[in-house]
Amino acid sequence: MSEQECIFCRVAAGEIKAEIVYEDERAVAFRDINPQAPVHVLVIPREHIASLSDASPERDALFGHLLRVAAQVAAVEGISESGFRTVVNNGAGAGQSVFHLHLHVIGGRRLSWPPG
Ligand code: DGP
Repeated sequence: MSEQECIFCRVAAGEIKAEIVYEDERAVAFRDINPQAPVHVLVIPREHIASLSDASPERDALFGHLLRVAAQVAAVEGISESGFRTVVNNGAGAGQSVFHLHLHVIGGRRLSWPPG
């Protein structure tokens, strides 16, 4: 898929409307259109990276940054103390439906384990 067709590239570019809760030069965080919990935010890199499998040493700093943004979003959303889950679905078999890397930040209710 080209970056022009990627919906999350278009969210990051402001071409598709989303409720953005945080952004900086490398990352954007916005509310999931189909929330699975009272807080459900997606953290994405601005750079088009299809999935976690595209990790590389050159991307270590970026991937670490995405995790820090996820923790920061959780803090701002008030779910750090109660607990939250950060999920990366990798591949269609694991439930990935948008092939632009995204971290789900989910919380605000009791979360069971194991996930489905
Ligand atoms: P995944 O299944 O892990 O690939 O998660 C993709 C998530 O993206 C899913 O929870 C719904 C969300 N989503 C899909 N399209 C849009 C959109 O256009 N806007 C927003 N805010 N979320 C979207």
